[in-house]
Amino acid sequence: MSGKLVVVSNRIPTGAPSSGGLVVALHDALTRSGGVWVGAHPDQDAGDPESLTEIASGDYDRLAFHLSEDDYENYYLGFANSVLWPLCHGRVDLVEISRAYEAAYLGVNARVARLLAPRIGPDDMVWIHDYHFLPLAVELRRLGVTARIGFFLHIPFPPLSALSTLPTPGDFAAWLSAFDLVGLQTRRDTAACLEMFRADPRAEFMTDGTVKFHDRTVSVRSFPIGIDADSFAEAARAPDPEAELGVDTGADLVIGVDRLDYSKGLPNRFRAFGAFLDGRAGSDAPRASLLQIAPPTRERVAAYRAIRTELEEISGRLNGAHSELDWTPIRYIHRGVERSTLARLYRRARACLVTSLADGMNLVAKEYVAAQDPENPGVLILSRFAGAAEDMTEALLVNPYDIDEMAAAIETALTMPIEERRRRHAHSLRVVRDTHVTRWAQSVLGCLATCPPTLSLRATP
Ligand code: ADQ
Repeated sequence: MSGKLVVVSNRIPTGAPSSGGLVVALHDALTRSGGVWVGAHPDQDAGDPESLTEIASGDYDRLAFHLSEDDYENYYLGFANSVLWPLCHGRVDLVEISRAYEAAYLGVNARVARLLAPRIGPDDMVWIHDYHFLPLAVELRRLGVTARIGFFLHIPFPPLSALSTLPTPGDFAAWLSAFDLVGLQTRRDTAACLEMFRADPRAEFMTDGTVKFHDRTVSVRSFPIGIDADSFAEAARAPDPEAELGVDTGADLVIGVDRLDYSKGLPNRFRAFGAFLDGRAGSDAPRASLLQIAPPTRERVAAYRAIRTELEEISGRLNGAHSELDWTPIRYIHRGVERSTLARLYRRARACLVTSLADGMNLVAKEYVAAQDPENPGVLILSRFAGAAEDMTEALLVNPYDIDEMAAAIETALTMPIEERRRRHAHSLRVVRDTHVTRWAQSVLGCLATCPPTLSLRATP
């Protein structure tokens, strides 16, 4: 690559990246190319909306744009998280159509493009992350940016039927066509994206698989994201400084780790654990406890407050019914946990529950597998609706809407013979290794550098 790399993402790291993962992968790519990372300023209302603030510089620059309180309400909580997030996660019932949301979303993207365009040279490569910035390439092209621009959507691509709930459904295809490369998590997402283009009379399919849209061509491909398995495994093997991490209750540990989001299927998970406990009532099977770590997010959105209340109610009821003097079956922690602690907890857990109703990939599934002792591994119970399930076919795949099936899967996981656990784990671990996050970043950028050139490098007026 002759120019620099420009990365745009909603969050921008303020300090040094401390552990493996997406931040490190982007940090490495930026360090190699001496580029720029642009994101929203962590302090709202902290500066001039018409300029970028330098957060840190070193091998590359980190620049932040500013969101006003109104932008935060309408662009971030509004269009991004109350329209696009539910739309992409199959919850059209939660989509809140609002002209103010739409105007703020388009306005913030146009402003970020204005601030960014003068910094982008024709030989640079721009990599834009996620649903906060769908119209950004359109705006950059309008300002004459001819550099290659790639996009990666971390969340599921919405089905065609869901797109019709947008105020102007055709926008999605027009926004995406301004990128040279649209990267998605799974083959299923790629199929959904191509279906959208196929249904659009403005799009034409080329023999090389690219899509021509007006005077541009766009490549659509899947790049399943992963983790740095080795660094995670190393953290998991480290000795516990706090003896037993305070979780040795004498019961088999089942773990769940999620942001508290309605897409993660937490109420169904708790109900399934309740059904599993019911199934074991009166038997002399060993006790099992579910440790759920779920820090609240986006609490200013009503649907997020509602899920928190619902979970507290279900866990309270189940604990009331099943607890004994020396045993609480569900331990529910509302805060984040240090990465190293998390890694050791995964290793101790005999099973991990990932029960997403929709999920772009789900990195918890991959982290859990990486953290296991290959000689005596725990079992991953994985929703069919998580992107990770497309390749991790030897996990115990479940339908998160089927409570009884999930309860049976917990029983199966906790009683699975060691040979079967080893065989399933070895397969999952191969998948995790094949999708290492550094290689993932390299393959997106490699593809962006070589994907078929656009038909016209001039901006669409
Ligand atoms: P998320 O929806 O945030 O990401 P996920 O992929 O599971 O979901 O990643 C969550 C990350 O946060 C994991 O690394 C996990 O360890 C960490 N985490 C979650 N809860 C935590 C807690 N309580 N304490 C500490 N760490 C915690 C979006 C998409 C996903 C996609 C990723 C990456 O929704 O589908 O996999 O981006 O593309």
